[in-house]
Amino acid sequence: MNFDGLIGPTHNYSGLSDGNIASLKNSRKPSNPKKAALQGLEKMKILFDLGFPQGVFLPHERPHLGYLRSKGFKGDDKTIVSSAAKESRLLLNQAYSASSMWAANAATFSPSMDSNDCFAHITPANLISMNHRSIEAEFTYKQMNIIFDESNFKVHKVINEKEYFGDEGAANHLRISKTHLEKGLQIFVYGNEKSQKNSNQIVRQSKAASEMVANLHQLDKENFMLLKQSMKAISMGSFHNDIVSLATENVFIYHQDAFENSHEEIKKLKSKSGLSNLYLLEITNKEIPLEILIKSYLLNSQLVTKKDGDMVLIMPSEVNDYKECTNWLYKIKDQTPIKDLRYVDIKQSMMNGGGPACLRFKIVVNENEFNSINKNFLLNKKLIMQLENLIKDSYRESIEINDLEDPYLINESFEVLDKLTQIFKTGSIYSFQK
Ligand code: SUG
Repeated sequence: MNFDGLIGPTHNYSGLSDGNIASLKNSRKPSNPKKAALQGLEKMKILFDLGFPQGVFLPHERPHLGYLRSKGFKGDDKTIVSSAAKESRLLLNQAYSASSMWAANAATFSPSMDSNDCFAHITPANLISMNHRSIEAEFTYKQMNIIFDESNFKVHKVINEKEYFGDEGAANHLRISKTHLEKGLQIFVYGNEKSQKNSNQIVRQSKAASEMVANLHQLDKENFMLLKQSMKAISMGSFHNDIVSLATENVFIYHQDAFENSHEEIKKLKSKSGLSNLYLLEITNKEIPLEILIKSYLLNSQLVTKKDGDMVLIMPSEVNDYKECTNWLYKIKDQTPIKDLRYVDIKQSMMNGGGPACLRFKIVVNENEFNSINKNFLLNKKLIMQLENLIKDSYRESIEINDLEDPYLINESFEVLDKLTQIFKTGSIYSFQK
């Protein structure tokens, strides 16, 4: 099942992510938080209507006044925001980012059947390579503990070593297995090693963090492997690996230029997986040039198995603009269990570099584990209606970058969050509620 990050009321385009083409290209354009949140909800509904349980993560508290206070701003809420607006727009923009919507970066998840202690493991990501994202870690840890019961889930502290330990969560983690609930092979994709620290390129996931997460999650050496993302893919805009590869159960799709030393590594992966029925689909440059794959976000899609065994691929509607992609889809429909192709309009998130797969945190749980998940965070018809009404009534239709100075936006955002805590029955969880 998946948990999607509910898109928060301060969604905006501040151009905060170097190396993320869409974020830089759309910097300072007006955003539409209402549309964004409804688009995100619509995507959750597709999975819900297909019969999958669907979870929701609450948006984080923004503006993050604690962050601004830690940078030296003092006074009441409005004074803090107005002085940040005067003295450091960058800090204000970071404090207002709704980036927690991209739940694939919230944490890394390992299912209980892969772990030596038979617990499901969750390690929230430290996201240290981007300031506006690093401030997500604390609330992610808190929220994970509210949702996932300690009887079945171990929620670890974020990796807090700083240098060389950047961790971006499930966006750089894949798992292949015969079926979801059978023991699988976990693949940790990293971008940098110590020696690359001084390169100009922003490389977000470190090998050291991937190794540490695998260790914390009690995985045997035979059940995980480390794979290096290619510098070519990163420098062309694949700032996370989930833009150039994708896996669900026995299907693994990747671009020929996704990994360093691809040929040998994929051979290793195949033999380590032990799967005779593995669909290993390599996209060649001839079929889809890397640049087009990255622009289209074709592989930043959700691949899910329906009850009848067929798979559904839920893609961003942008994929339709590229003939190379639609030709390739036509071909795989013939050769793989992927039979149902769907497109979803999540343009508001896409304009910040977040596709369908970025917006969700995928977990694999057995029935007993599922039953111990906090039910208030699971989508049902009533919750869909409540969320739709709240978004329609209280979210703005436009936020321009200068609107982040607007003192009214602070309370507007906090009021939405306060209502959400009532809907999700969490009690006071945000600091403005204390
Ligand atoms: O971290 N964009 C996010 C997009 C995350 C996509 N996630 C995955 N690939 N799984 C990021 O770069 C842009 C914010 C701004 O510019 O306002 C941003 O943070």
